[in-house]
Amino acid sequence: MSKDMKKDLIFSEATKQIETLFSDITDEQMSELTNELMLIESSGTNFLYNRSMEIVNTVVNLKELMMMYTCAMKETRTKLEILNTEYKVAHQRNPINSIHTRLKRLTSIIGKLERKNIPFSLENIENNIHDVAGLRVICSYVDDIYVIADALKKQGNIEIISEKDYIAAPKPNGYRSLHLIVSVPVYFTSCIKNMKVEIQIRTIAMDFWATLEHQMKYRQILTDGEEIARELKECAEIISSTDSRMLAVRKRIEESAAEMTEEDILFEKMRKIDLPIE
Ligand code: 0O2
Repeated sequence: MSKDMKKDLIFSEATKQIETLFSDITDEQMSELTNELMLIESSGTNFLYNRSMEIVNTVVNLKELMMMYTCAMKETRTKLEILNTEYKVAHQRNPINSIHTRLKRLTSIIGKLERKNIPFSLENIENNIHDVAGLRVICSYVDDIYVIADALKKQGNIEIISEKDYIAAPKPNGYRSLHLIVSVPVYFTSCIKNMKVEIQIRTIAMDFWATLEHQMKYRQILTDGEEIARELKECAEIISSTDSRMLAVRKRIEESAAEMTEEDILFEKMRKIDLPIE
C-alpha cells in the first residue's frame, strides 16, 4: 500500500473515530470541535496528518483501557455472584436481587475530568476517574448491603480504596446507597493489572428512588424543580422507614422459626440437598 493511501486511511479512521466516540456530543461541544478542526486545517496538511495519527493512537489505547475496565467489571461481578450463591445455599435466600454493570461513556469521562480541571489523558483517567467501571448491586434488605460489603472487604485480593456510607449519612437530597471504590487484580496474558471499580450497593427501594431522582437531574428545565425535590426528599424518608420495617418483619419471621427442634433443623438441612445451585 502506498504511503499516500496509508495517510488517507489514517485520516479517515481518525474522522470516523471522532464521529463514533462523540455520537452523543452536545451542540456546544460540536462547535468547539469544529473551531479546533478549522485551526488545524489552516496550519497545513502535515499537521492534520500528525493529529490524525495521534487521534488513532489514543483511540486504540483508549479501547484497550476500556477492555481492561470491562474485564475488571466481569471479575468483580463473579466475586459478587459467588457470594450470592454461597449465601443462598447456607440461608436459603439471596442477599443480592440483581447486579447491573456499566462502562462510563467517554463524554461523561471527559465532563468529569473537566469539572475536576484535569486535562484529558489515559493516565489521568486511570488516576482520577474511579467510576469508569461501575457495578450496582441491588439487595432486598438493608442488612444484606453490609453482609455483601463486609464479605468483599475480607477478600485478600481486593483492596478497598474508599468507602462512602450514604445510608448511615444520607445526602441532603435523600440519596441513600453504600459506595465502595475497590481495586481488583485482573489477569491478562502478559500482565496482571489492578483496576479500579466503583460498587454501589443499595436496596430495591433505594434504587427505585435514585433512578427517578437521576432522571430529574438530567431534565434541566423543570418549572417546579424545588417542589419535586421536596417531594422526592419526603419519598426518600418514607422509603427508608419502609426498608427498616421490612427488615424488622423479616427478622421476626426468622426469630419465630428459631424455636425448631433438632429434627426440624435436620429436615431444613435436608431440603437444601435438592436446591438447584445457580
Ligand atoms: P453517573 O451518571 O451515575 O455516572 P467521585 O467519583 O468520588 O469523584 P462523587 O460524585 O463525589 O465523585 O462520588 P459519589 O458521591 O460517590 O457519587 C458517585 C455516583 O453515585 C454518581 O456518579 C451517581 O451514580 C451516584 N450518586 C451520587 N449522588 C447521587 C444522588 O444524589 N442521586 C443519584 N441519583 N445518584 C447519585 P456520577 O458520575 O455523578 O453519575
